[in-house]
Amino acid sequence: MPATANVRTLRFILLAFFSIAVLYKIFTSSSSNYSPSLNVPPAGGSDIGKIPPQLPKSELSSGDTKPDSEEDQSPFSHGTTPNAKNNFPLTGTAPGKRANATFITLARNSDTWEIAKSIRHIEDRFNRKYNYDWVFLNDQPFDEQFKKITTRLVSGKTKYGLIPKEHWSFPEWIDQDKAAAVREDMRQRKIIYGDSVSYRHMCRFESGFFFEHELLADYEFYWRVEPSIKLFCDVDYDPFLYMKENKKKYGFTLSLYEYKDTIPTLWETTKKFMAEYPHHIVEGNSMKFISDNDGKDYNNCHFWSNFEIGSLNWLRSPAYRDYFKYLDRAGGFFYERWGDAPVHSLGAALMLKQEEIHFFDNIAYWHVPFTHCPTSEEDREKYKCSCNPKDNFDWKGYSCTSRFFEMRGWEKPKGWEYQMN
Ligand SMILES: Nc1nc2c(ncn2[C@@H]2O[C@H](COP(=O)(O)OP(=O)(O)OP(=O)(O)O)[C@@H](O)[C@H]2O)c(=O)[nH]1
Ligand SMILES: *[C@@H]1O[C@H](CO)[C@@H](O)[C@H](O)[C@H]1NC(C)=O
Ligand SMILES: [Mg+2]
Repeated sequence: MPATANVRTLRFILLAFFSIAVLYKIFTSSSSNYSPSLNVPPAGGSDIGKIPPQLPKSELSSGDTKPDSEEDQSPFSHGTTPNAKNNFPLTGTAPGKRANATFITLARNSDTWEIAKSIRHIEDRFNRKYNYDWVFLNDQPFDEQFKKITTRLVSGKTKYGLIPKEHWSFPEWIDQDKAAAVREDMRQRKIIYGDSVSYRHMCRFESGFFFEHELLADYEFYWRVEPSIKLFCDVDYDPFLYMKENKKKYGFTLSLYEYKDTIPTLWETTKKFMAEYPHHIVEGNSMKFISDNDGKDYNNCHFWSNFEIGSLNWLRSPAYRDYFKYLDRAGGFFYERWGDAPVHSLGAALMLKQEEIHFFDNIAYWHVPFTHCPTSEEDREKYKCSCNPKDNFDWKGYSCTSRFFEMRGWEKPKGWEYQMN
């Protein structure tokens, strides 16, 4: 009958409506109040709630603990592997004492974004745990943007200095016409930076003046950083303290042969200096590294100075100062194109003992176009390196590092043959 059918339909609709209401009630209340059995993420919607912000160390390192529901939801349990054995050391601030040291960068305002990249590398791999200061020097005043961006990125104090005019100009004894003729000649011979005046001021400043700047008077050690460099491994110890505690005065990562046309008379001038100042030349020096015939000729080997960790007090010593003054008088920064790398290197090789020069093998470093990547697989694992070992320059033909090893009587690290070319 139509009447009975209508009643049945109405009853069905009411029942269905009631059931939906009850189900709705159960769901909405369970997700906000008693979720454990249902495993519904907490309100807020984001996935962040599923990932424990810090997995306790004990859980990371004990491979055989049964995963509880929390680990079940961590991203590690779904097809990726937890790095269970290693704890990641570069978190928080390293305890213990610090050395009397700073980073040092010479830069122009136009270098802002390239030095920003370098700072991130240094901070991420080392300094965020050690918070060393950073001194920036420039022959022009730094602008607000340079200061803002670099201060933002450095975890230590930042200091900005203007280079005094005498440290960035021609000394009065330089013959301007002669210097200009040299630049024109080098331009025609296409010698890199051969016609540049500012590059020469830069090389002279880095050779003899940066360590005299008043902002560096407060420090004993420096780490030089240029724009656009990269670090590829964690530096999970303090290289400054290492220098101090092991009585090191100069540290390098890369060495190579200098372009002879930029330094035709540097060695002759250095030999005259040695004859006039024999007391500055130390016993147990590194003559073997820079000469193959006991000092007659320079083999052009030098440490690449865009990376340096060194002692400011050594550079400020009478020996090194006398050496720089002698070279500066000779005029080769302007009559040739002497670089600060061979100047520092000859100084270090002759005025330091072999043991005072340190090869920072575990600091993996890149400045266009060369890479230093540790040869040792153990080190590359230990320091979480991202460099391709085949790119390591140390054992290739144009590197001087094997000469350094030979001089010290060291065996080359396992696997070096695979990186020769
Ligand atoms: N303030 C200032 N800094 C300079 C000047 N020229 C170079 N520099 C800095 O001096 C350092 C060396 O200069 P670079 O241009 O990197 O020279 P380079 O490393 O021989 O050559 P690149 O392969 O171009 O890097 C860098 O830290 C530069 O930022 C300059 O005219 N003024
Ligand atoms: C750091 O070294 C400089 C240079 O040797 C020195 O003048 C200064 O007193 C030292 N500072 C500290 C805190 O030792
Ligand atoms: Mg550079």
